[in-house]
Amino acid sequence: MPRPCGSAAVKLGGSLVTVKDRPYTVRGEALAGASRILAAYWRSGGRRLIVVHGGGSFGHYEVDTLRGELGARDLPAAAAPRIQGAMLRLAARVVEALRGAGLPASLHTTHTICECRECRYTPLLRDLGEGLVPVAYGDAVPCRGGLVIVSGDQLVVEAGLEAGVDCIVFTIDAPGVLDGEGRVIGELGPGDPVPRLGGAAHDVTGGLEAKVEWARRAAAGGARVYITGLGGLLKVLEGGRAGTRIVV
Ligand code: IP8
Repeated sequence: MPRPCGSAAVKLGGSLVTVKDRPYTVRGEALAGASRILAAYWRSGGRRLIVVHGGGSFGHYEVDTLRGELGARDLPAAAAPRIQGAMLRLAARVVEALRGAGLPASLHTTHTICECRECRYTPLLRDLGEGLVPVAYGDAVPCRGGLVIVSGDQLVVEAGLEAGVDCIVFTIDAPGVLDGEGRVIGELGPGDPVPRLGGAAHDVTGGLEAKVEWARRAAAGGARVYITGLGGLLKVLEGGRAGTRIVV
């Protein structure tokens, strides 16, 4: 018998909510669709929900552009505001879409809750306790003269585990993790190799391999974990199977 997720932390992948190879372009329909699904889930009986989104053609593109302009892979702290600005623009669109679907989305700017890669989730947990839907996103965080890019994957896992959610779901622009023949891998166990992808444009936080690594930590922390497309999101939140389940 499927057991619905009583609470969930959901990552909206940058590749899902933006056109990854077109700078600063939101995929409006996908974002609205995701927001409707999350609202339907949240309304269906006192669910607790955390939403995190990725950088897509806002954050990743801005990091890439800055690296090109400055001729360096490691960026100085002075470059952070431009990346933060790009992410804030996207976050505003995401929060607007979530609110448009009826969710009380409260935005948390990641660079203010993190010290280098150490993030503090108490403000999100406070809002969760108030019946709100806290939203955070991958961001640039100044760190000892330089900056680090904290991924939304890290945030959704750490915030989700700290909140003790039942399910942590990563949505991506594919129905799940695909094998070499383009078929969805139903379950990825601890020793299973992660297929290498042809390299999504402008991904500065490690792509699929890093995502699976974070997903494994989430599963090890006791959450039910899926990587799925938009089509499978409601199904997994309702306790069904779709996409790729990550098990440990
Ligand atoms: O897309 C990265 O977040 P992600 C955010 O979740 C930036 O890895 C600023 C590139």
